[in-house]
Parts: sequence; structure tokens; C-alpha cells
Amino acid sequence: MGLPSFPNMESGPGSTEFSLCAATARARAVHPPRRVTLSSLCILALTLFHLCLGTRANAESGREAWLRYAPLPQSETGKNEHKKIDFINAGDSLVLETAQHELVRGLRGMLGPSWFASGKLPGKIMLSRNGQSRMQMHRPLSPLSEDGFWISHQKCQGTDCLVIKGGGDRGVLYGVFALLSKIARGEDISALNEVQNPAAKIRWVDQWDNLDGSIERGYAGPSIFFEGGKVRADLTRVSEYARLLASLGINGCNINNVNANPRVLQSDFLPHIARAADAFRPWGVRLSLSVDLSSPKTIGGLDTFDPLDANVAAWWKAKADEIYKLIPDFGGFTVKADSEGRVGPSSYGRTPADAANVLARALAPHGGIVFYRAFVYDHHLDWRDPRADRARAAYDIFHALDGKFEDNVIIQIKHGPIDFQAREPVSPLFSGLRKANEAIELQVTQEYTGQQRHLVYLAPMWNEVLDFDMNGTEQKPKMATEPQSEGKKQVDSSWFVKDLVAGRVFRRPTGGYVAVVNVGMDENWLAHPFAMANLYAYGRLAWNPNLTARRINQEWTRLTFGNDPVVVKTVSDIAMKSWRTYENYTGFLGTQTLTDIIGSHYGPNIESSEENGWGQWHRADRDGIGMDRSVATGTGFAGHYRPDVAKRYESVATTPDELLLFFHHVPYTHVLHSGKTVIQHVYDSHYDGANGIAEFVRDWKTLQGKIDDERYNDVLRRLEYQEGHATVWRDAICNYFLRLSGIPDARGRAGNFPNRVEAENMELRGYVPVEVTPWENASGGKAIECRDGKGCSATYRVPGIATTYEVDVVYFDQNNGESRFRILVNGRKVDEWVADDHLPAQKIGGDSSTRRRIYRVELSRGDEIRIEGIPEGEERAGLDYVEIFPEPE
Ligand code: GCW
Repeated sequence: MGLPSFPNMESGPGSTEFSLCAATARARAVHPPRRVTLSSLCILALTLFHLCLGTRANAESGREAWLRYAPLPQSETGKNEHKKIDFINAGDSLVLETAQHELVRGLRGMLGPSWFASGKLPGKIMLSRNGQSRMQMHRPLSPLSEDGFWISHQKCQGTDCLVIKGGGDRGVLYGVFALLSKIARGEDISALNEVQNPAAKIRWVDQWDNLDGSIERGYAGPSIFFEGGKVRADLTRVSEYARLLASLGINGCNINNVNANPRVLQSDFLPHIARAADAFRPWGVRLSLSVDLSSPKTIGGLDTFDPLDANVAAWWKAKADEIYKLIPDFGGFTVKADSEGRVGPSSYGRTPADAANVLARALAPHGGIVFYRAFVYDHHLDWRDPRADRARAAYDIFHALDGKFEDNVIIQIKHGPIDFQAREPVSPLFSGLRKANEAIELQVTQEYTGQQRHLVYLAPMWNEVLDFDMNGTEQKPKMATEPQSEGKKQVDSSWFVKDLVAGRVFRRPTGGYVAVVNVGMDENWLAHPFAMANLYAYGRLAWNPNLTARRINQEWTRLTFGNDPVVVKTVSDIAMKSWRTYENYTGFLGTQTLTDIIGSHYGPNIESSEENGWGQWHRADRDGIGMDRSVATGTGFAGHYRPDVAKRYESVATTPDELLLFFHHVPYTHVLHSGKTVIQHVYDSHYDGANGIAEFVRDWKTLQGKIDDERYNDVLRRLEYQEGHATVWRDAICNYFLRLSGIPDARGRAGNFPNRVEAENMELRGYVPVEVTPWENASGGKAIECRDGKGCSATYRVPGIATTYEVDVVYFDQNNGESRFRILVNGRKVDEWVADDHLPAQKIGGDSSTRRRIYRVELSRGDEIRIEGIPEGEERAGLDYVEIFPEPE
């Protein structure tokens, strides 16, 4: 039929520019010299400045994240006198050298060549750790913990001086970052006198990186650590990552997947791991490794890995000794065992305590820690058994072992009892351990929350989790705006999760925070610019869990996009609404998330949770939905909570709406506290959710010209995609429950699409209709595919009135081909594009469904709309439907 070959197609966005200034600055930043002198720093600063002069402002790739040190407006940099800052005492350790170097870098970047005389700072800056200086000084307002710091104005040798004092070296570095952040955000620093101590000792991140360079649940490119079975030769990004982590006070990183490859512990591999530890060290970040419990057998040559076997214990001890010779500040081991197919102590009838302790004893002489994950469950549960419940597993196993773990073992507990879902109750295990150290495990990588293709700011969820009172008192925790000091006494009987994990409630020696981050080689670390707000928020909360999500987001926005109040408000308003909006279109009333749980964890696939051993059941049928987890009639999980909380969740009447279906099975006609029926809530929340993303797009567009074009366009493109995908979710879930329940949407929206023309109902040339599985993932359950390599077309005539329209084409963008599309009105081309995104999909369905929106198309009744598609590879230019809307005036 003579389809054209689409000449001059526009493909991927943007051009790349090389910036000498950025590259030079970056290189310096990631490799702080071993010895830095003040004069060399000044010369360096000036040289960099001159290199930067004359080039245009750096393209904003996002690589600098919140450490851009962008020049402040002239009014904030003060007058231009010639005065130099002396550093006192700095530089007698690697971390202190880093601190001094970072301070110079930050001040020079923000305040320009005259930074040392900006009027913002006195003529001397003293960096010192506790006990390092004999100089007479005032005392800090409260004592400093090891990683804490005190920033104050003092007299040093008779002159004004700004002192950044740390409990230890890291504290000084954290103080430097805090000062620079204040300056960047335009805070007044002229009378600073502030002590900050972190809330918990453990503030770690985990990476799920595999040795082949892939990352399990990573969405931002390959590993920065590994490539082709080896540690990367160039560890520049590792140093840069450590700098980002240090700027948040994060002091440890586990670099390999918890589904561990035993190879990491082999003697010829460890020296390479040591190189990564070297890259971390200047930033005070300790490296640790995930280990496979079978290692004594698989790589150690023993015939057992029984943790109670003396040879096994000796093997672990020798391995620990070997590691510490290479990495004296090695952090320890993280363990996933007896979970999702990993072997563990159960192979020998032993307990997690037996396994954790054999490692702990090997590490103890060196100060190492075992992070033993409580994510232990059977994924072959019997779904027919109404008492079976995956949510019970962690508590059932670990509560019984309380008191049996060594003091250098930390039980690492996912924040909810299932698995990082869009909404879950808090894990009852936080209050189920009194004699074991705990760490909460959060997930920055957005496995179940849109995989960094959807904008979801997770800090509001983390606030709720950390502020949850396991003792159930109704009293709301105070949201301090300023960091509080460590050791502040709780005045009531509340057991907030944030206090339990820090070890404060039961006076444990250690504990705190771990987050799975999974940064990758993508220039901006996490792919979606807003995803970095989650890493930032995680670090800030691990430092001070009393901070509110909004305040943290405002900080992040100022540092990331600048101090324009309109930008700060718009960005943080979008961010603050985003979690609830995502929940609205993906996982209602405690169904967690209705994604494809046995596949991508991305698009909708409601039944994938049911009738299999994974235990993420919703138990939806034609009459009702929800898991009965009550003690009286269900699995008994509600009884794992402390009495007041257990009582709240035991009854339908007192369970909050957003968790109702996690704890109870109810009919679709059940009336919620909100006054709506469950089924009407399903319809309303999904339309609210999808409309919410449309609002984000509108709000974001008001920022054009207020932030750099690179990041403006990147976020806009992502939000527009999200708006389309939220509609896919909305329709899949509404249509599914409409069919299952048979109860219509009181507002007539679900299943009713007057502006939509199904592709299978168009006049087709070459295209053939196909059934889509599951049916709800395509409009009408069907789509069309082009099986002719030369191309196909689908045509229809406009039914509506003559006006200007928005035209939405919903097509399928798989990752195994790059089909091309174009749309013509009466033979005139109005748009063309390539389906070249990298969505997690090799077939048509909810993961690949994508919307192309074409604005301002003039159409009259009877006009011919033709979509032409040319398939490529395995991708068959799949089309779902076309929908047209008159454009608002
Ligand atoms: O959420 C699940 C993920 C797995 C992960 C596991 C875990 C590393 O789907 O990919 O494995 O949790 O936390 O161990």
C-alpha cells in the first residue's frame, strides 16, 4: 500500500555538550588530594574560576545533585574586600582534608572569587574534632556524639572565627556540608551556634548491584561498582557517590546485591573490593558486603555451611581477618537467607540467630556488624489456606529469637510486613524485639512505586512510618523543625518507630537506618530528577527523623533548582501530593499495589497476586475483597501488634480506611469512614489519581524559564508519560472491578469512554486485532499489531464538532524493537515519533502501554485520522486506541 518510510524522523531528545569547567571541577571533587595546603587550594580555586569564566553556565545534568554550589545572587555574596580566610587545624586526617577541600569548593562556587571576603564569614575558620585543639573555647550547648557537630562563632587567637567542631572526623565533614547547605539556601549564618547530633548510629545505604554490572531493581543504568564480573577499573562515580552520601551524613554502604554471589569473598576478588573502600574512605563511608551463607562450602572447600560447625566458624573468622587486613574500616556483612530461594540456616535445622552469630563473632574483634535481614518468608505458601499469611513471617521467626543475637547483630526490618508496597502497615516486628538491635529498611529505588518513571516522593510515607507509635497512643508526635539532640528523653509511653530503631527505647548499643538506593551510571544517578529527592530525604530522616517531608523537600528544591520561592512552592507542592496520588491509581485501601507482582512490578496486573505461593493476595471475588488478618476470624496477624494497635486493626470499625483491605475482607458495598462504598472509592480514587498527574503537568509547566531547560524538559517529558500511564492504571483497575463486582460507577465514568475509538474498530490495512492478557490492560481487551514489515495503517473519521482538539494516541512501546508511528489528518502529517523508550516490557500490555498527546489539532466532523505504524524487531507497532478532547479555551 505504499507506506512512506517516514523521512527525517525526530528521534531521541537533546544534544550533549562538553563542559571543561564541570569536568575539571568534578575530577577535583572526587579525588581529594592526600595532602592539601591552603595555598594550593587557593590557586586551585582561582584556576578553576578562570577556566569557568567565558564558558556558559554548566548544563544541568543532575550529576551534582544537591551539591551544585551554584553562584548566589550578587546581593547575597556581600562586598568585595580583599581578605583571606585562614584554616586552622584542618587536614591532619583524610576525612578532615576532605572537609577542608569541600569547604573551599563550596564557598568558591557559591560566593565567587571573593568568597573569602564575602562578608558572610569571619577571617578564620577552624575545623577540629573533639580533643584535637587546645584552644580555649566556649562549650557546645549539648555534648557531641561521634558523628555530631557544632558550628559556632568564637574568638580564636583574639580574632573572630567560625568553628566547625565534630565529635570525630566525620562530624567535621558533616558540619562543613551543613554550613554549605545553609549558605546555598540563603540562610543567615552570621550568628550560628548550633549543635546537631544524628538520631542513630547506623545510617547506611544498600545497593543491589550484581557483579556482571546489572542491578536488581535498579532503574538508572548499570552498576557504578561492577562491570563484567569485576570491580570497575574507574571508580570515579564511586567517589562521587560517597560524597553525596557523606553530604547527608550517611556513613556506610553495602555495595552488592543481597542475593549475593559468593565470588565477592574470594581471595583474588577482595583486593578489588578494597579499591572501592579506598574510594569511600575520604568521605567517611564504610563499605560492607552481602554474603551468601553457603560460602564456606561453595568457595571455601568445606563440605558444610552449618553455622554451628566449628570448621565453618573458623572459616568465617579467617575470612573476616583477611578482609580487615585489606580494608581496616570494613563495615560488616549483610545477610539474606532462607528467603526467596536463598539457602540459609534452615538447611541444617538451625536458626537465623545461629547464622547471624557465627558471622558476628568473626567480625566482632574488628568492630564489624552483621545486618541480618528479617525479610525471611516462604514463597510457596498455600493460597487456599485461609490461615496462611506471608505478613506473619518476620514476626513469627524473629520475635521468638529475641535475646539470642550477639550485640553486633542488627536485625534489618523492611518498614512493612510485605515488601515496599505503595501502602502497608508498619511492621509489628519493630515492637517485637527488645533485646536485639534493629534497623529499618526503606527503599529509595522505586521498585513498587513507579520505577523512577513515575514521580513519587516517598518522604511523607516515611514520616508516617517513623512517627507511628507502636504503643498506640493517639498523641501525635511533635514535628520539630530543628534537629533535636541525641538522647532527648521521650516524655510519654510512646514507642515511635524512629525511637525503637535508634535503640533508644530499650537502650540498645546500636541501630538505625538502611535504604536500598540502587543508583546507577545514569548521569543523574537515579534517572528521574525527582527521585533524588527520595535519596536526599532518606539521608535527612536518618539524621533527624523529626524533620517533616515538606521541609526536607523545600531544602532539596532550593539546593537542586535554586531559591526562587515560586519554584520552591510548586516543586514541593507536587512532591507532597505525589505519594497519595500514586496510591490513588495503583493500590487502594491497603491492597498494597495491584501491579504485576510475579513479573515487572511496574504496570497493572491485578490477578498476578492471587492464587500463587507468593502471598500477596487480595482475595478479590465478585462479592468482596481484602485479606482477613484479624485474630478472631483471620490469620491472626493483627495480634502481632501491641495491644492498643492490635485492637485498632482487629475490627473493621476502627481500622483506618487506607489499610482496611490489608486487615479485612469486606463486600464492595461496605461503607468506609469516608462515607463512600468501597467500590465507589475504587472509581473515585482512580479518577482522582489520574487527574492529579494531569495537574502536576499543568503546575510543572508554570516553571518554564524559572529553571534550566534541560531539567525542565526532562521532568515534563516524564510527567507527560506518567499522565498517560496513570490513565492506563485507572482504566485497568476500574474496568476490572466494574466487571467483577457488577456495580456501576455512580458518576458514570468507569467503562464509558465517549471520546475514544478503539484501534480494532478502525479501518485496518495490514494491522490485525489481538487479544491482550490480562484483558484489563488494553481498552476493550484488544489491540492491533502490524505484522507487515513495510508498515500498516488504521483509519477512522472524526465524529465530533469542528474545533481544536487534543489527540491522544495510545500505543505499545516494548523494549525489543523501535517501531515508528505517524498520524495524518486528511493526508496531512500532524505528528510522528519513534517508540524507543526502555520500559520493562517485551509484549503489549500494561507495562508497555504509552500515550502520545498531540496538542492543538484542528478537526472537523468527517475528517480522516490515519495512524501509520512501521514495526521493528519484535515490536509490532501496537495500537490500543485514539481519544480526542476539545481543547480548553
Ligand atoms: O522486593 C523484593 C524484590 C527482590 C529483592 C527482595 C529482597 C533483592 O523484588 O528483587 O531481592 O525483595 O528485598 O530481598
